[in-house]
Amino acid sequence: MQFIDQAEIEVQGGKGGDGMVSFRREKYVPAGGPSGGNGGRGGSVIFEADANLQTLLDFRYARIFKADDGKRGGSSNCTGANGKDVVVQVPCGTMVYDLEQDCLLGDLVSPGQRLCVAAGGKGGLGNQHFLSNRNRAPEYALPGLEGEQRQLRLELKLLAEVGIIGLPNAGKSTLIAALSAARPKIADYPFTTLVPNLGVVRKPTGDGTVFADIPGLIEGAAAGIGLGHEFLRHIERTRLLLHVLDVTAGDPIADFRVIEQELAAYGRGLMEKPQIIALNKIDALDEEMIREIEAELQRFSDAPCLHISAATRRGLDDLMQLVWQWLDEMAAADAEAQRLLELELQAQAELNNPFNSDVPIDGVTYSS
Ligand SMILES: Nc1nc2c(ncn2[C@@H]2O[C@H](COP(=O)(O)OP(=O)(O)OP(=O)(O)O)[C@@H](O)[C@H]2O)c(=O)[nH]1
Ligand SMILES: [Mg+2]
Repeated sequence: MQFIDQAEIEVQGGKGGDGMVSFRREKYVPAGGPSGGNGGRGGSVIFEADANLQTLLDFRYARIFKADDGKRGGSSNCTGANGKDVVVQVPCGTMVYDLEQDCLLGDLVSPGQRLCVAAGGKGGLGNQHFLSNRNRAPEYALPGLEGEQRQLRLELKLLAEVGIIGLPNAGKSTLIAALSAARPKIADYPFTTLVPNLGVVRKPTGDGTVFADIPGLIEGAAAGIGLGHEFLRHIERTRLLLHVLDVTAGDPIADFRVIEQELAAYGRGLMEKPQIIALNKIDALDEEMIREIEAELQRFSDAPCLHISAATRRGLDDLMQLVWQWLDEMAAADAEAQRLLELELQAQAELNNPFNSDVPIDGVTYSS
C-alpha cells in the first residue's frame, strides 16, 4: 500500500437558497400579505476521523468536495429545504490547515471526531420578513449567501505511542515483527522500509499500544535528505522513542550520534522525548564488546541501554517491561497534572463567585 500522508484539496459549502417573493391569494381576501418563505441553509463539508483509514491516499484522486446548495423558499411562508452536508472520512491523526491563511483549523484525533471545514451559506429571507407599516407589500427578498470556500492542506501524523527509530538496517522492522502482528518486509540491505509500519503491541494486561517502525533515518534527515522530514514528522507525536542500534555495525557509537544529531536538528521536542536504547543483534557479537559499546554510549547519553536480539527474541521481555513501566509512569503523571489543573480551575471559579466575596459588588455585599 502506498503511504500518502499529505494532500491538498478544495472544499466548498453549499450556497444558501434564495428567499421567495410571493403574496397570499385567498378567496374573499382582496389583498393578501407577503408570504415568501426563507431559503434553506447550504450544506456544509464536514471531516470525520475514521479509525479504519491509514493514509490520505483517497485525496490523490478526489480533490474537490462540495456540499449541496439550499433550496429557495416557497410561497405560503414555506422555508426551502437545507442542502445536504458532505461528510468526508479522514484517518485519525489528520491535521487540517487552511492554505491561504496558513493556520491550523483542527486536528482530528479520536475516531468519530468531526470538524466543519466549510460551512454552508445562510438562506436568504423571504419577503414576509420585510412587512412593515410603511411597506405592506414588499416586492423583494434576500438572496442566499455563498458557502465558505477553502483550500486545505491535510497532513497525517501517526498516532503511535512508541516510535522505533535508528539507522537503516538496524533491525527496526525485525523488532516490530517480533513484538506485534505487523509483518513488514525485512531484508539485509538498507531502506527496506519506505513507509512507517504500525503494529499493536499487547501489554500483559491485554491492552494494546501502537508502535511505529519509522523508516531508517540517515545523516541529513532533518534537512530533508532521504525523505527525512516525512519520517521525523511522525515521531513528533510519540511519547517514547526506542532507539535501535546495530552492535555489529562498523562504528555503533557514530551511528548513535548521527540519529541524535538529526533529532536535535529537527527540534520540535524530539530530543526531549524519553528514549530507551536497544542494542540489537547481540547474538552476533561477543558480550565483552557489547559491554564496551554500552560503556562508551553511557559517557554521553543517560538513556537506559538494553541488550536485545530482535531476531532470536532475546532480551525482549526486559525491554518491554521497561517500556510499559515508563508509559504507565507517564500516564500517571498526566492524570496527576489533569487533577491539579481541575483543582486550580475550581479554586479560580470559587474566587470569582460573588457569593464567596466580602467585597461589595455594585454597592451590595453578598454573603452566603
Ligand atoms: N543477527 C541478527 N540479525 C538481525 C537481528 N535483527 C535484525 N537482523 C537482520 O538485520 C537486517 C535488517 O533488518 P531490518 O529489520 O530489515 O532492519 P530495518 O532497521 O528495518 O532496516 P530499514 O527498513 O532498511 O531501515 C536483516 O537481515 C535482519 O534479519 C538480530 O537480532 N540479530
Ligand atoms: Mg525496516
